[in-house]
Amino acid sequence: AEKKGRVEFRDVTFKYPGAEAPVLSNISFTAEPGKTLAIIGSTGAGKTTLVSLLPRLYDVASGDVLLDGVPVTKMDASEITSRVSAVPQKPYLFSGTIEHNLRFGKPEATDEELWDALETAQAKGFVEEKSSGLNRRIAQGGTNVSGGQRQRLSIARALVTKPNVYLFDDSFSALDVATDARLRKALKAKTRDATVIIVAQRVSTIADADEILVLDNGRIVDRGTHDELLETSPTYQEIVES
Ligand code: DCP
Ligand code: MG
Repeated sequence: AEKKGRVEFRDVTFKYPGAEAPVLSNISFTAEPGKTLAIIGSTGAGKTTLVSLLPRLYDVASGDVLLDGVPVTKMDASEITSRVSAVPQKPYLFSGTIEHNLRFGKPEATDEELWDALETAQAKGFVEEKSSGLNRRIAQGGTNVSGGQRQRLSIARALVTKPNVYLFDDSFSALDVATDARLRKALKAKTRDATVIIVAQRVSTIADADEILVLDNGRIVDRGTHDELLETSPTYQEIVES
């Protein structure tokens, strides 16, 4: 069967409500199942805005966002949430146990699925280190765990739902380089059939992506693989050197 989760942006322009100028202009790209698409660019470039258009946190001003050829504006919210898992830049954990937090998108998940997701997200050791395990209490907003732990639990939560499309918005930035690399390797093995879209700050996080979009001031200024961009993109070179 055809793999699901093809994401296509067609000439997308977006303005925040009440704003004069668009924050995204003429964005076109395709992200395919089994592939990783990365988005990099300076702060304020529009990366978070771009990835928020697929789960319809906002709707485009013009152009189309399509999932397997269907505009997301024509899809049920529940269909989008069952097929797209987004790990937000500031992941939110709610008051309750780790288990509650992990089952959020898939209440029927088995314990085995939860542990499997934790292992991939490099969070298994952290959950095992207390005897309460999955029943450990998380404070509202996840204030009793570190930023990196919040990110990893939030990644595990996304994995539990087994979506067609993963959106990781700067999800690896609070991790040390070695954990980042281990996590992405495990992730790659677990998300082989899915479409993975990664927003990143660090070039090392995305150097192995199938395609990288360089976003600047709401526009895709360059695109290609890491090696291609090193040759062709001054903006990318600047990020590499920063
Ligand atoms: N913006 C806005 N209203 C919002 C969110 C953002 O007007 N609710 C503006 C601020 C920026 C632009 O949109 O000028 C793009 O913001 P993004 O959050 O999309 O930018 P990035 O995700 O690229 O920035 P960062 O790397 O800091 O996360
Ligand atoms: Mg952002």
